[in-house]
Amino acid sequence: MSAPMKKAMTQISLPVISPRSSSRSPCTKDSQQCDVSQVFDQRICPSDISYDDFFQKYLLQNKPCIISSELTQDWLSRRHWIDGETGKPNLTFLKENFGDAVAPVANCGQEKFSSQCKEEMRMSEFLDYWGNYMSKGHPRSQKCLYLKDWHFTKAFPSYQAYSTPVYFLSDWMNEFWDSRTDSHDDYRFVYMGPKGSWTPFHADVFRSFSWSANICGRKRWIFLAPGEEEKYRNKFGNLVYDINSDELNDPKQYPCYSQSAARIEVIQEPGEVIFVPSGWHHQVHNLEDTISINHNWMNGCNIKRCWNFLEQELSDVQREISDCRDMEGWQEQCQLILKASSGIDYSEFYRYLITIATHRMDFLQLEQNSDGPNEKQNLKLVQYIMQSLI
Ligand SMILES: O=C(O)CCC(=O)C(=O)O
Ligand SMILES: [Fe+2]
Repeated sequence: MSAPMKKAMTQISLPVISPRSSSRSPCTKDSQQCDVSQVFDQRICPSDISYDDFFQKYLLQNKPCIISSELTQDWLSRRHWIDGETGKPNLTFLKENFGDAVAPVANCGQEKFSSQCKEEMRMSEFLDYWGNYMSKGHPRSQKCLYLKDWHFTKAFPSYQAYSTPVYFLSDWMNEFWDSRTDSHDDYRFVYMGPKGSWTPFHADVFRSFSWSANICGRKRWIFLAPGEEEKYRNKFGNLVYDINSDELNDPKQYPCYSQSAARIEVIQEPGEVIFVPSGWHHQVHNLEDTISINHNWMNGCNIKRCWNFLEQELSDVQREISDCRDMEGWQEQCQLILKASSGIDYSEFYRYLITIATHRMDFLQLEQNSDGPNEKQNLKLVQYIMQSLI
């Protein structure tokens, strides 16, 4: 999920914040050290990598990777959602089973606040559009629509379209949002888009991790290591919308772009799963008619990055409205703006941490008081949780 939840936006009036008109000098900020040539030099085969290895090599090091399609071969969605003969999306199955649902749909040709214009659409309507667009050969003259950020698991909880791969199971974000009674949100999504649909340049919500599995179709991913995105800001501090745009070559508009390093690009094939680390900006293009499933998540490996992001966001908000610092309720106002622009404020983040810690304390307490035959298994679980608490 690229942008934070927009709901709060409609409730309060916001000052316009230029994302990074900060005091930091964009051209000199170091990006995360990363040997570009080695990032996607191979596909990881799930049978060759244990959870512990994945934890050490990718989660802790915040390094992207692609896992081969064996990881998704048993998923129901890989059978039901694809036409076995053509490998194309099975629009008939999707319409019959999910046609009445409503999902957000972006217009890939229309920019709105550095994102794409989105509106809610009935699935059956979107699928009819998609079938028609496909059969005409994806004409440039017609709208290119992209169904994205659809909370599929929430909409169809009893349909087991997939199972979350073990590498991504330690997921505090969805654990917290699932446990809430005051919110019906989660960070589990389905994307469906024709050839040519795309997602603009961004980093993920709260600077969380994401994983994304191609059910069918292929995607081109363009990645920048954290910090490198600073070279893609215009003179006002705003990030470029489309990383392939010619306007980047105008030094008057993008003064730091000439200092940018090589991008990291990879093509994700059907069934493969990509891991997107925290704070890595990326842009994604569907090279074919594509369906994907993705989650945003957070755990002990990236919690500090996410917290630091929130701190930075708040300090940007405070600087932006510093002229009314003496006003009563200024701090509260800053938190309101933070919530609207980033999707979360300090008190919600605090509740999040307390909930996760409490779940672990309860679990450990329970372990202490039991000594049944599952002891060994339980100890392994405790070790797993302790590891994810680092
Ligand atoms: O597949 C896409 O279009 C975007 C996915 C994405 O940005 C993500 O998984 O973080
Ligand atoms: Fe993303």
